[in-house]
Amino acid sequence: MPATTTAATPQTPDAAKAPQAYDAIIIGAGIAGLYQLYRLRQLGLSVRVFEAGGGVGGTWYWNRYPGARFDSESYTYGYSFSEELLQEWDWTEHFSPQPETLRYLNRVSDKFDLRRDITFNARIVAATFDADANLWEVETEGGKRARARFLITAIGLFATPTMPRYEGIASFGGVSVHTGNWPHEPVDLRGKRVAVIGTGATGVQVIQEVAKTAGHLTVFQRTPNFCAPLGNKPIDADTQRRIKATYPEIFAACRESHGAFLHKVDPRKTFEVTPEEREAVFEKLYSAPGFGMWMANFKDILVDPAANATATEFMHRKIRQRVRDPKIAEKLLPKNHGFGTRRIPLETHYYEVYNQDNVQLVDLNETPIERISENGIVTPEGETPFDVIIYATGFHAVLGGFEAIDFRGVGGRSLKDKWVDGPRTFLGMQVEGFPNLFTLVGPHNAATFCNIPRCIEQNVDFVTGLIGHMQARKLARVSPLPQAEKEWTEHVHDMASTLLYSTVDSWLTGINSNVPGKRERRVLLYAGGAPRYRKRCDEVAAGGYKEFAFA
Ligand code: NA7
Repeated sequence: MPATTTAATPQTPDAAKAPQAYDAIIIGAGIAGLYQLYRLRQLGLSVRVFEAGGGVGGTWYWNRYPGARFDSESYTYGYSFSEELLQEWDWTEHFSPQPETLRYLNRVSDKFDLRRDITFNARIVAATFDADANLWEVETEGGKRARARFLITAIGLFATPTMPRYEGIASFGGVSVHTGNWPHEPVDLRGKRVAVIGTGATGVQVIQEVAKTAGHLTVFQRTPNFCAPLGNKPIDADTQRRIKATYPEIFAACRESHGAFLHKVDPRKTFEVTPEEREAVFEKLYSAPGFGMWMANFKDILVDPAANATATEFMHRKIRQRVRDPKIAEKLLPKNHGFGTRRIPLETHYYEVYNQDNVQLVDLNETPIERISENGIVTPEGETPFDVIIYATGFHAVLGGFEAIDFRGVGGRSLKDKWVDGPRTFLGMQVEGFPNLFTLVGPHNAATFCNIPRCIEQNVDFVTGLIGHMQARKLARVSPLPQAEKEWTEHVHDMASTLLYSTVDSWLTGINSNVPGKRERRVLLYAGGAPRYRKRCDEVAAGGYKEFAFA
């Protein structure tokens, strides 16, 4: 089927230099970009995906550090759009390790022949809207340009790893690596003196793996987090059959839950039950697999400080029970935030790592890093030599990927300027003044706080529906009405203010000490839940997209 929105194909003798034209350009070939490509092809559009990496997978392409794996149940994480794919693919573990996930995304790309529309090793650095032609022009780092009617960002939440700003990082003579940019060749850790800086969800995963083989591991911790057991195990043949037979029920259950997981919040309030009952609930959640302790807890745990304190106290007790040395246990207790107000890392034997003779914990609040030297790390206690330094220091989350691209909308206005006081969007998917730009998993979108592929499919289906609506009516331009953007932004702020996480520093609130100026909390995520978000998007579509201006 021919595209109705085809941008002009360059015809001049200069054609070799003129930008290539497409109906749609997608930035990123991760979970969102791949599915968006698949769906836009169904509309008959010519599509080009530009991907900074050398292969598909996005977050799962870059984060190939030892121990990287899902915290989502594998069978809730795969795409749901193809029954054939669901039945063909065997997840081998309840929480899939990164190599398997990357294999899966490669299989999807092969099965649906997606690679032929993807340009790899092409990092987009600029995107400019031509308001006369209603076209976006993008430019890669290498200066290659392309134009399209629609521009769709599928850059995920974690496109920009951030390094600490310690003096001397480049002078280190050993191996220095960020988890979010892990080399393709194996990094030899066996018997080595290894430092890990950072104890977020990534640090917790990598520390457990490194501790198995390193000669000596030193963990540099600035803020301890509340870590809960993952409960991973292989998927046996019976379970595999049951999963494949019940995918519709699995996805239906995800659709009903706040975070699009199988975990459903307990409808009771914390103090409606006796202390004994509460303890039993906590114990059950703690020993169950996955995010239950965080997401299936009493409904006021993440809202009411007194309720939250009960879970905090329970988690502190667990840490004290699992770590033999009380002094080390004390350092591992999060004290500056309550349970669940930051992202909960999931683990298998994280706390027991600190019972090993070859592992040392350095509390950066007592013993700060002064600089990195050629040999290792210098603190007030002197220089500690290392062979490998692993930076598990996180990302300029949510906004970093957007700030790395110079988006220019109508009148040359930059997106960075528009969002200088925080994001303003409609549904976290479109921005007034930036027509025809769609932000999958963008700020203020429920996908930012979600079992991500579940929300990605919803995002992509919405965008595809809107583009299909325009195709059918030969419309060339769409942008949200200012009022719609204002109301959505206010709603997102209202939702965030109901949850305790919004009062705590973390990437969820836009805090990253490694990015200059990121010291003020921002509302980045949509905390109203996936069902409420989906309902709003469905209403907008069913109502004929009245919240948008078309041309
Ligand atoms: P996070 O959750 O942002 O964690 C980064 C960690 O690195 C965290 O412990 C930070 O301490 C620490 N950090 C960051 N910068 C420094 C410096 N300069 N010095 C010492 N320590 C530092 O990132 P992750 O990669 O673990 O997880 C990101 C998401 O990926 C995760 O939530 C999942 O959804 C998947 P801080 O807490 O800032 O004191």
